[in-house]
Amino acid sequence: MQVIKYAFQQHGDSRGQLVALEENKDIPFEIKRVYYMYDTGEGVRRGFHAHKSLEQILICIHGSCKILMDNGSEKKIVSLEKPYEGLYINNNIWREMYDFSPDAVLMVLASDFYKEEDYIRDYDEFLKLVQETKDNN
Ligand code: T46
Repeated sequence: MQVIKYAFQQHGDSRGQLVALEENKDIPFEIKRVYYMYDTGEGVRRGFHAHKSLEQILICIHGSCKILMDNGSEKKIVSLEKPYEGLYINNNIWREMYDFSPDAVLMVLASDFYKEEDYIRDYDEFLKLVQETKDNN
């Protein structure tokens, strides 16, 4: 599985840093939604689902966390600890977020609005869908 991690351009000067993100330019899709999570408790693991069609970029804009990505046959763990780094997560990838530092703010840019019907929350169902997608290609 290919891990796509972006290093966004930092506009730094004597005042500090600034990162600007534009859809279809820095971000490879039209941004329809932004959400972020913070105050994540110690030892908490979130996610445990895949998406049927959603694409997302995860940016830990403060603190750090880890992301487990699983395409059904391979797993990769990615650390996010820089506010100028973005992890691309495509559809059909099971994800879990964990090891949040107490100060972590994980921001997500999403290609679509919130749609519960796009979630696959059952791991066996996820594996089945991945297999069906492979069979159809
Ligand atoms: C994902 C990972 C990285 C909304 O009302 N609107 C939203 O846009 C989102 C994302 C969530 N919610 C509500 C639904 C739940 O009642 O917020 C609550 C927590 O959401 P959830 O349990 O889905 O959060 P995570 O951290 O498990 O997953 C989230 C995203 O849902 C998911 O798409 O890829 O972050």
